[in-house]
Amino acid sequence: MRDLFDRMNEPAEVNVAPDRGRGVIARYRTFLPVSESTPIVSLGEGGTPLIFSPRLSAIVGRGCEVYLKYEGLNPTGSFKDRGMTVAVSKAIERGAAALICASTGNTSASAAAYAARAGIRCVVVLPAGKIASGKLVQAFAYGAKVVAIDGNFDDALRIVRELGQRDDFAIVNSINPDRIAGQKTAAFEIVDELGDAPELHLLPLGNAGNITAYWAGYREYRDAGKSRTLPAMLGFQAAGAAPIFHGRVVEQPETIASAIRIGNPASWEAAKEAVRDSHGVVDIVTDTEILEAQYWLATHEGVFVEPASAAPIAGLFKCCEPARAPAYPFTKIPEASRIVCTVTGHGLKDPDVMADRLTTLNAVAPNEQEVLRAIEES
Ligand code: AN7
Repeated sequence: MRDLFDRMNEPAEVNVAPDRGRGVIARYRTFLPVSESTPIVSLGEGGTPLIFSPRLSAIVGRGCEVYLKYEGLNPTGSFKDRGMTVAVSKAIERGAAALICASTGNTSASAAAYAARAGIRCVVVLPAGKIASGKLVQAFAYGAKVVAIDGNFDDALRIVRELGQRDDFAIVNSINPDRIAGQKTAAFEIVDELGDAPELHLLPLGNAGNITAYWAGYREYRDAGKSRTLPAMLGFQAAGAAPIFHGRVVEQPETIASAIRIGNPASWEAAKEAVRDSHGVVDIVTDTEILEAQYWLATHEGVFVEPASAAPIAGLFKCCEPARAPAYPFTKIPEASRIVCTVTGHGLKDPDVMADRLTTLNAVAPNEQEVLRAIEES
């Protein structure tokens, strides 16, 4: 007993950056638009694992290393929390009484949580019937006012822009530059961990805020002398919601990956710049490829992500077959490349895509023989 007590009182061995776990503002303060007078609203976001993927590395071959930046492990289960801590802290500093956002689900979950944390109201405007159930549950759980519209995300964002003209609401969509600033921190973390930028960075493209944020983060970190190189940015849209790929607004975007069901992205121009300046590419993946990649990643690497987050994995598979991907700036992935795929949201956000597996689960008689028979059947 005495022994245990002594050990409990020994100073803990600190082998991680002391600011870890206190959120991205504490860790990267000097790179963010905050001052001494900014009240920090944080849920300990960021510091997500960069998981080495041995099987993806083997598939890519040529001495390449593939890593997954698992953003599903943020406090509300997506990368949005990195931007939300900055956007909400700044909104509070400016005296906002309420937050408002349009969302395909993750922004609203994050906004609702950080509003609750800050003690202010939150209104979320969502396309009716198009939000994954886990995300909708979150908006209600954190006490947001949920307004469903008979329209899509692009309609919702248009309405939120209009409402944001009033003084009452602070918009926390990624058209708010504080959101982009916060999301840059994911690029900082990757460089801090790898010692330099990766050669390739793959991620899903929806409203295109995240690719804009990563590219800004990589450049800023290089300019600060924290890295020497910049990655090529590869963004993946769903085939049925691919305005940037096609170069025109998609009026009725459709995809199983509801997070990126967006036909008129707000950061369209910035995304094009990021891709052009980084010598990257925008490409598309089909819903079938997305779902196959999602299932493959969960069953082969133990990383369960939502459908939108599987788009870059489907994209990486495509990169390995240059014949299927004529648009790429390289015919083969350069040897010994370090490749990072951001997997943006947790798989539990969207249980509906696995619904058929749940309903086809038939009960067997409660005895050893029947259970053994069921095991052999599968
Ligand atoms: C899991 O929540 O737009 O290209 O309203 O939830 O920065 O928009 C979500 C987007 C990728 C696309 N992966 O990122 C919203 C919303 C997931 C997402 C994206 C989203 P951006």
